[in-house]
Amino acid sequence: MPQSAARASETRQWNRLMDLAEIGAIAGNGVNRQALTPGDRAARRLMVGWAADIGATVSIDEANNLWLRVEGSDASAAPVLTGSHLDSQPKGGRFDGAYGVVAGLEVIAALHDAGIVTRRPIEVVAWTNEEGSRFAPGCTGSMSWAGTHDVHHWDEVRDQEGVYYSTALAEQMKAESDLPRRPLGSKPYAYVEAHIEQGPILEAEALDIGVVTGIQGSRWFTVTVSGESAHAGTAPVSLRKDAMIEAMRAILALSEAMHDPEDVLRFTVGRLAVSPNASNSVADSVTFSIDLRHPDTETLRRRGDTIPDVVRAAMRACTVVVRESFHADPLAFAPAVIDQIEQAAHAAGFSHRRIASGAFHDAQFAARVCQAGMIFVPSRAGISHNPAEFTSAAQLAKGTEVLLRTVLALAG
Ligand code: HGY
Ligand code: MN
Ligand code: MN
Repeated sequence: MPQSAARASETRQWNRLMDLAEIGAIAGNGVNRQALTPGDRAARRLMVGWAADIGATVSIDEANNLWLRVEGSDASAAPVLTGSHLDSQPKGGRFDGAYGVVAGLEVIAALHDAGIVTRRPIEVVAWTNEEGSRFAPGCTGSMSWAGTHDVHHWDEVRDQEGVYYSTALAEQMKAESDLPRRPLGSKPYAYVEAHIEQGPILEAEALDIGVVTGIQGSRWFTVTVSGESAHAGTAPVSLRKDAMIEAMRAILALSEAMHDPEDVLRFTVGRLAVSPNASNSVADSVTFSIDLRHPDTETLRRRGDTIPDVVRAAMRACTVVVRESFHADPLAFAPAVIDQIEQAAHAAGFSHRRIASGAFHDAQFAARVCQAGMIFVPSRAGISHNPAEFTSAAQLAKGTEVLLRTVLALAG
């Protein structure tokens, strides 16, 4: 493990994170900076400016992923790639995603300051729409890049205002038409992403670093219950096709069907849209989301496959459509990268442990293209997807120091 002459700067990193946190800032120190919005574009512009300061070249691909690149001594060598995402949840925190992008930038800035040129080029990426909160599913930028789906696969997806993903994507590409384009898809030598844990383990065990072994599987579904709107005062209940009541029955039945005494299976209904959404009209349509997660491939398949039957059994007078919009199986990261990260944490003198990720990340799609791994830093009280999300400047700097050492080792 090379002793890095370069040093990540805790202050520069923290200040940049706080600059980003002002974009889309909401009460309680949170951010609402959803994918393909003016806030997303403003955050990306900050990155472009910081990249220019260290001579990194900037480009965007057809999926609107943002790439920063510094050349290596061997221009033909496959690059080492790091990064994360700049988009947030509607009531997100300042660190989910933004930390990994700024940490990647800090790595190339530290190398630039130390005058170090690695053999391999180094690239930092900000993936488009990791969260999937505005346009479901998440990871559409990294999936497009990895070739999991064609970039136009999600053209017809609409946000809650009815805006099409394809329209929002085209708008952002147009707004960034001054940035050079690069082809969609590449084959890095390795991918390493720094991210907050978004769980309580590292803090509870007073550890500095999480050496991430893999990511649990996720399945997303959209359920639309269709009935008939009617007058709340005159329509007899016995004659109603009440989409609200029957959607509630379905959600309760699912909650029971997805119960896991060991509390490993994660079932969440986070979104519910009602039409006509008037207090004195019976709902004619209710659409709700399902997010299902489990670390075992077979369990995730088996439990998820029961969803359509459970929903249909809950219907009385309404009809229902269940559509699966995302299915990422559990993933194990590359042992060589896991070892590299562990050695870097050890060499830096930081306490660490191996840990699995409950959250999904773009790394799970990068792992389909090259050897990949992740570095976690603690989250206060395990809180995330919440304005109260917090990790200290010192804790973030330790993660970035491990990222720097890992990238140096991989980049030669
Ligand atoms: O939902 C997730 O796991 C990620 O944080 N977007
Ligand atoms: Mn994230
Ligand atoms: Mn997230």
